[in-house]
This record gives sequence, structure tokens and C-alpha cells, in this order.
Amino acid sequence: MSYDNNNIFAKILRGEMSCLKVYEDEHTLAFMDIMPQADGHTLVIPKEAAETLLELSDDAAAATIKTVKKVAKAVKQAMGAEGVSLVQFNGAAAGQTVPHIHFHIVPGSLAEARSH
Ligand code: DGP
Repeated sequence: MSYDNNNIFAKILRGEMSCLKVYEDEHTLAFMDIMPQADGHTLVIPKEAAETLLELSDDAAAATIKTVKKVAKAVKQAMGAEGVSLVQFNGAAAGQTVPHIHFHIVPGSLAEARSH
């Protein structure tokens, strides 16, 4: 499937749309989710153009997981959470709405956050 350069996260990466940035390095960006499932809900994306994890290069996937770990630790500590949920959807049929691979970092239990 071809990558849509006009998706929202591609625009955020190009600086065409703003975001509340919490971390950035050469390969990845982390920012607050605009529709949080819980306080502290953060997204991590690679800078490489890929719709899902299945198309992402192994190097970019490794860099992304490294950032997910770093940000998840910080979010868990900042929110005083005892646990942290990581969620990642691949394809519209799986529930993905923005077609640029991303990880959700949600403090605590995602199932509990969704029930509120
Ligand atoms: P999903 O594709 O279903 O895994 O989730 C996409 C997430 O992206 C959803 O939680 C809301 C968030 N989101 C959508 N548009 C924007 C935006 O413009 N800015 C930010 N920060 N988050 C967005």
C-alpha cells in the first residue's frame, strides 16, 4: 500500500501542523495525543514514512521501540502510574485511523481508561 504524504502525522513531522512535543531525536518524535484515553496519553512515531509496523524498516522499528521505552518510563513516572499500556494498530481494519505507524503510550490500564 502506498504511503499518504498528507496524513496528519506526516504534516506534524514536516512542521506544517503543531503538536505538544515531549521528545525528539534523529529518528523519532513523541507528542501528546489530541484525544487522550487517559491523562498523559502520548504517541511515539518514527520519522521514516511507513503506514504500519509491517512496512517499517528494522532500523526504524528498533529506534522507535527505543523511544517508546524511554517515553513510557517518563510517562509512568510523571503520572505516578503503577503500569503503562502500549497499543499499536496496523491497518484501518485493525482500528488505525492515522496512516503513519505510531505507538500509543497510556498510563495505567487502557481497558480501564476506555470504560470511563
Ligand atoms: P489510531 O490511528 O486509532 O491508533 O489513533 C490515532 C490517534 O491520533 C488518536 O488517539 C488521536 C490522535 N490524533 C489524531 N489527530 C491528531 C492530531 O492532529 N494531533 C495529535 N496530537 N494527535 C492526533
